[in-house]
Amino acid sequence: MIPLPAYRGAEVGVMGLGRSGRAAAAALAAAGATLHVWDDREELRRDFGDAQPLDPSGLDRLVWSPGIPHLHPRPHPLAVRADAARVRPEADISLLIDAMPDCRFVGITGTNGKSTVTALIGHALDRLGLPHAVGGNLGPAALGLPALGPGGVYVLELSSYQLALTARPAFDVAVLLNIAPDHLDRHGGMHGYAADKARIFRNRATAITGVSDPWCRRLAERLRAEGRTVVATGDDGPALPALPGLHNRRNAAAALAALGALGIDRRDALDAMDGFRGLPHRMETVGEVAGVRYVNDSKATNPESAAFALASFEQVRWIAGGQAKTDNLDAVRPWFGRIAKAYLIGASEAPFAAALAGHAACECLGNLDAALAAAHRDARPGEVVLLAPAAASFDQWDSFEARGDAFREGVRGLAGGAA
Ligand code: UMA
Ligand code: ADP
Repeated sequence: MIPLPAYRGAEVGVMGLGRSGRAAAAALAAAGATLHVWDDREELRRDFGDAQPLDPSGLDRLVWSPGIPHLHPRPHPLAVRADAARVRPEADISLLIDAMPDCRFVGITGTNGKSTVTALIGHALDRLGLPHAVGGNLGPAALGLPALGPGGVYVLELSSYQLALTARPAFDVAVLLNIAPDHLDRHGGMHGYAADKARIFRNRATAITGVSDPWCRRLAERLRAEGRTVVATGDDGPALPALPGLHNRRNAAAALAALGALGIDRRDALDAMDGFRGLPHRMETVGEVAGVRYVNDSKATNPESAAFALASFEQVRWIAGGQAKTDNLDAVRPWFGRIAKAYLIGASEAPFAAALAGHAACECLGNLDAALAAAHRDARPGEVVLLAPAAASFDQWDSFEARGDAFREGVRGLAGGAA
């Protein structure tokens, strides 16, 4: 847990008692802060005794959970009261950065690839034996991370929500991977979303950015025009066995640049990145049955990420659908030719079927079990059965992890389907 001695006796609000809020409350309580906590769910408040509705006036700081809207689509009523009281809602990331001035911070953001790049950098630092901790949007919440000594490196995956709520995003190494439409309701549209992502470069440190989309390219140009040092990363990162596909070459290029910005020699960084095994639910091979490979990319929750998954294989039995973020599959269109057949599930069946009509064979199966059974029935040796839904899981599952786990279990259950 992060020590927060500066908050001894301070009046601190914690809004939201999920993973980030609980870690914040624990660290603040240990520091001797006077805590004022709230969560709209009564059962979560119970652990904190007699929690009273949070009054922001008089608070020294207000720690705000990233998932709670503070501006868009409508500010939570407490955010309105905080604004009136001139108290700024802040992500736990702000407190971590302030608390550890002798450490270095690597921030990683982007629409897709954040977790992969964060974990890859963490893996490399591990191999290099450098004191570090990995967390943020991925893994432990910021204030639940271990305290590192001087020179320690915090590697933080940052969501657009967290960046919007970080008052002083003072990253020593800042990585932006890509920008594509996502979470737009929370940012008042695409411009707001891109602006919140760009906050990662507020510090004047080297800006590492992918340039595969117009949003990132424009941002890189603007930063250069401001005299900033920009490292534009491309498609030429090292190929790592566990990370197939062009997108992962980009991810590896970004990780390599970040390690370079930390002062690590290129050769050492490449050696240290080697052996990374990837993360579950991201292009994860979960089995091979009768010459057919089964790949779990449940984390492909938007068309942009699903497109990269499809592009990684020649003949794909594509399981897709769920709670769609867009009705169209425009980002996937260049890869329609790779689809032997699409097996559609969930709430987006109809719009996805309409988008594929005339381009690729497809069948509406309703749920994942039925889709997997049908894909298994049809697949020929050499083909890939790919779960890359291009949609969120929430219409049928609690999380993309639950959806990917169900796929993995389903594959295990297929005849001879030992993973
Ligand atoms: N709540 C209210 N009122 C509301 C809305 C929510 O009181 O109007 C309460 C809920 O009852 C709940 C709490 O707020 O108890 C939830 O807060 P939260 O949604 O911020 O979730 P945490 O559990 O604190 O998890 C957050 C991140 N969640 C989100 O940003 C939605 C986690 O990212 C992160 O791992 C965690 O902090 C630790 O840092 C998850 C995520 O889905 C993985 N991120 C999004 C993404 O990757 O797309 C951005
Ligand atoms: P994030 O944490 O940003 O959601 P992940 O590393 O968890 O990113 O990957 C999410 C999904 O996006 C996976 O389906 C993965 O295959 C795909 N993906 C990973 N890196 C990229 C990238 N650079 N560009 C596009 N898609 C990617």
